[in-house]
Amino acid sequence: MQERTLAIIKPDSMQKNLQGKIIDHLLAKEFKIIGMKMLRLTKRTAEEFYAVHKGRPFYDELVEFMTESAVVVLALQKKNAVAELRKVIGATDPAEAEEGTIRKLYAESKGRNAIHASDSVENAEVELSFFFTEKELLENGLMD
Ligand code: 3AN
Repeated sequence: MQERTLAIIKPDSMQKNLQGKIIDHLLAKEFKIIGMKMLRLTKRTAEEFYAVHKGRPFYDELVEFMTESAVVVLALQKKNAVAELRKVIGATDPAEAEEGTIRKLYAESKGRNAIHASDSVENAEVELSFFFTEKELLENGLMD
């Protein structure tokens, strides 16, 4: 089934000018870009986005990191997009990520790990609506 999911190209990738390579990687894996924005998260927005992690030891560090510089937010569509994107980005810790995954290729550490991806179909819809209105999302990507 066609699904939608959200990816965020994180500040570490942006600081290393990897945004193009990461977008290219996603397109090569046949994700359709149905929405794309570059923005700088405020502390408040980052806290809200990561509210589920509040109270975890890395929360403050995570919020701080996500506000370091701009990010690129991508709305992606593909068959089984949520699981497929998780596969393409690899494990949270780059040391454990499979060869060829985005995190294996580009991430520095568990915290500075290049890219975010929604972890369930339900969360994907919540996270998409965090950054995009329905009107801003294309029906079926740029290619159709
Ligand atoms: P994922 O991003 O793979 O879904 P989660 O949901 O476990 O991973 O964690 C959310 C984010 O919190 C991660 N992307 C990462 O940036 C950060 N994070 C997770 N664990 C740690 C940790 N031990 N130290 C620093 N940051 C962490």
